[in-house]
Amino acid sequence: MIKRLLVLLLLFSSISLAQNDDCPTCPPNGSDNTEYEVIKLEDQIGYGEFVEGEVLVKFKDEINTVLGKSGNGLAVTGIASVDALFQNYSVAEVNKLFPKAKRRVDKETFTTFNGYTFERPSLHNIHKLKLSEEKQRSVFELIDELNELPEVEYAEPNYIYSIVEDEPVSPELTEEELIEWLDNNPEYKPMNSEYSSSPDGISGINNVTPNDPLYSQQWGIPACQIDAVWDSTTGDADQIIAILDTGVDWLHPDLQNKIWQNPGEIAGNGIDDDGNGFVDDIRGWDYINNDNNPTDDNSHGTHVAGIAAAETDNGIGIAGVNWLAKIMPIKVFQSSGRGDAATITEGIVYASEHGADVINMSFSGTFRSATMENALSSAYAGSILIASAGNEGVKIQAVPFYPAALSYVLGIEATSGSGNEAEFSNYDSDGPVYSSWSELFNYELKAPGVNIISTVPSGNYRAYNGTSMSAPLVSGAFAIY
Ligand SMILES: [Ca+2]
Ligand SMILES: [Ca+2]
Ligand SMILES: [Ca+2]
Ligand SMILES: [Ca+2]
Repeated sequence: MIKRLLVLLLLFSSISLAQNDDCPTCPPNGSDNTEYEVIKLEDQIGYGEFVEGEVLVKFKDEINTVLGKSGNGLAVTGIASVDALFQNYSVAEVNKLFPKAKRRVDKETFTTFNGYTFERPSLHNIHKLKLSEEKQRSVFELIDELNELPEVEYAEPNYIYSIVEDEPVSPELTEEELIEWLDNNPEYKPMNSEYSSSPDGISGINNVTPNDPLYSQQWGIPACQIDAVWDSTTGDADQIIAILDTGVDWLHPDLQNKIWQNPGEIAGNGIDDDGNGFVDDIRGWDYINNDNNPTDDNSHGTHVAGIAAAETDNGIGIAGVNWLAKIMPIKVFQSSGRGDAATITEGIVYASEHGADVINMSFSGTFRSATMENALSSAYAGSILIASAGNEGVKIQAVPFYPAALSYVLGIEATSGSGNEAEFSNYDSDGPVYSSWSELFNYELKAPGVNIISTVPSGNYRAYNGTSMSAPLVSGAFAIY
């Protein structure tokens, strides 16, 4: 029990709060927002990039729909006012995004870790519409008309999000080549020895040094005193970290023994054994190609996964923050790094329904999707939600980036070797608790995100800079606890 408490203490003292002292006029943390300080959101919400010809609409929970086709082949819902719009806008397809989601019976409110209370949404009655080709450009007119109907809770575009674009530091290299490259490029060669020290004031805790050859250059681990936490615990094999990203190279030698296996599914029999709607999903799902092979055709997801939970103390490559937790690969971004809100939302629901303890989201965007937020706030009941703040160097008071800014998502900023905010990192200049936004948008934590070495496909390794790298360090650490 005492060890557990020490672990908690260490984690919270070492991964620093997103506090910033450069705002002397800001109210102290924990003060209440006043009406005067509340910035209205409406002006900030614009029309971003979206999937052409697609609309997401949620009908109110009590509304019943009967989906089908009309005589002229257009989609119908059984709601007269909606079907009239479908005719006008030539809606060719309508599908329920979550056919198994139940309607909300009793109102349930929940309070986030910084005190924001709201009603837990249901995923019932969320539909994806596709307009016929000739009407593809009418998305916003249809959305405006749908939002006027009493049966509609909301209608929105299917916004596009991107993985956080991070800056590569080294080429993609084998373990031996990367060691040589770092020797030849000492300005990028962080040394753990500069950060490793026994935690102050706590006796009986030792720093653990695993035998992975690149560990001596994973400065972020000792900088967060995670090597001291390892003295008490190296994680738990029952814990699952879902990586919502471009996929994960699950055959990488430093990852292959760490991949989650779906206990209810039998491999390769062509049957959906656990009845979850996905055939042979033994190791997660690829929502881009709609198959059971969520491998990585970009390299972002593999890098992120390795930071959180690469195999540690196995004599090869890097150490993961979490020695035992399993990686659940969920591919919701294309090789280009782009993904849409509906697809990402399906991935969030998969992670949540299959027991992810932590959902890592190294992506961000400036547009809000009610569909994605409904799924995230539902997932918050059972999963810790962690997201990168993004690499634009912009403060949250000017432009919040989602999902990191949401009050039930831990938004992670990046620090450099000096322990200061990385120049590129988006930041929260009035600290992790106080927010000038009525919905209490905050970035909550900071973690190392410069010269971070991790796994990339084909058994290789690479160093990157970015808040994408900071988030999985926190994901691995939270799963340890
Ligand atoms: Ca299945
Ligand atoms: Ca390793
Ligand atoms: Ca947040
Ligand atoms: Ca704040």
